[in-house]
Amino acid sequence: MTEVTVFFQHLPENDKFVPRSVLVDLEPNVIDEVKASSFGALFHPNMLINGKEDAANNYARGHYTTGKTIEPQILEAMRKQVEACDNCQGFIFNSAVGGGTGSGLPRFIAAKRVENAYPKIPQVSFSIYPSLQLSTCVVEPYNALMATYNMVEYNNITIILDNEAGYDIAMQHLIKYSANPLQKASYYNINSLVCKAISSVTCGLRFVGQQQSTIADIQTNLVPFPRLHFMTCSLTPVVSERNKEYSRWSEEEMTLRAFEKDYMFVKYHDWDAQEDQMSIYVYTYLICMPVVTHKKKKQYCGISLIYRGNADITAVNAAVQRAKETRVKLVEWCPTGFKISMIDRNLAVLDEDGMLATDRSLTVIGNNTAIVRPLEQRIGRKYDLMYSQRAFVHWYVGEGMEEGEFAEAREDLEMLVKDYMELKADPGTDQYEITDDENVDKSENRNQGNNTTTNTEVINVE
Ligand SMILES: Nc1nc2c(ncn2[C@@H]2O[C@H](COP(=O)(O)OP(=O)(O)OP(=O)(O)O)[C@@H](O)[C@H]2O)c(=O)[nH]1
Ligand SMILES: [Mg+2]
Repeated sequence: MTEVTVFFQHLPENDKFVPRSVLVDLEPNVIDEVKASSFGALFHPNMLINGKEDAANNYARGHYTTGKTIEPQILEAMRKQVEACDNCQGFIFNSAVGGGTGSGLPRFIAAKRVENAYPKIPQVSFSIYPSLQLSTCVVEPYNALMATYNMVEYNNITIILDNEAGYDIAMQHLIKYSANPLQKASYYNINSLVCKAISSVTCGLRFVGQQQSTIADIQTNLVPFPRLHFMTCSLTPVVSERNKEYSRWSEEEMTLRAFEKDYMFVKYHDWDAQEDQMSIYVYTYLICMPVVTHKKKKQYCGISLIYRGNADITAVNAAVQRAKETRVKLVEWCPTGFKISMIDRNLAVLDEDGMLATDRSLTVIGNNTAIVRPLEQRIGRKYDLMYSQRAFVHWYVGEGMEEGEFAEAREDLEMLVKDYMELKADPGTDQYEITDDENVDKSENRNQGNNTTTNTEVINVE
């Protein structure tokens, strides 16, 4: 049985199902492509919105100037979608944060949502973070920093899908075994992997299973404090179609591999052999943030495991137990941080994905304290290099953004790093000391509270 009406609205007049989604871009090409594609007829024409020109890779254009030209249309479309729901469970935002539209536009939509209309409806973002291999513009660190600042404030859950990690997963597990192992992974390869992860995160809403999870469940289990909602996601198995000998992955293999960096959609660059050797297990490096603690395993403050297909509950429980013993260290104050969901319906795999359709699959979403390292290294530090010279800043100021916003966003990222580091400190120890100022900030942040609902429909804004 499927809950088709979660993501689709039934139109009784022509007995048609239309997606509860609003597709937006500032320039017409992308939306025109959707209209011309084989899926074009699926969408309600009023839910495909575009402007006349793009944001020219500039967050400030997406947020302050060009983006505003289509604001009324977007808000009207969202209002209609919400009104068409009996019980709106949440908003899902899909965007890439390296460009001007994807970084700037969601921010003012989210701000409007919170200020005005739907403050209690949670917002989940699947955010594509930029990579060097697939970089399309110089100012990606500025755009990604501003988008992250926005997401700390407005999102309830942010699932980071990093193009660099997606590229490596595709190269390592799919392209390497393909007919042409020398080719480079394309956006198609990355997108097909990312779609599978997104599909698994939302499958608890769409299919009935032994143990389902809704957006509210995920939020309750994974987000201990409102600001600390940046998730690392992984998918197993990812096996090439031409590599069939590995086609039957046991529940244990799937589970243990999902905690390896090779299957994560966030690229952790600073895997350090020396520190790994200090660790009990090779996989334990991720928690070894040097300033904070001497502990050897990574530290999670919440993990959600979504098994799909014919996974067996007894084998799953044994596999999770093994992962607890060997791969995962939860923060001290969160001893039971595993949420398990099991859905009978497996992932859909297309021929062109080059991926083997296996009997079962696993998607792990983890709130791992290590997430701040790639954010700091790949966005914070690159931002520092450019901003120290005030390079490209005039393009942003020229579009109505105050220069001070950059500094605020950078400070906020530093606060996020400290907040995450503080999670790792043992209660009652002085392993990580915070100043009085930080104390005030944190108690304020934590008092903002989490809005959870137990409703049913979901709106996609892409
Ligand atoms: N995974 C993935 N990333 C993409 C894809 N297209 C673009 N990107 C990434 O998204 C970022 C740029 O986003 P774009 O979508 O080109 O930019 P935009 O949001 O439309 O913004 P403007 O073009 O400035 O208006 C870069 O980091 C790209 O690497 C895609 O199909 N898949
Ligand atoms: Mg664009």
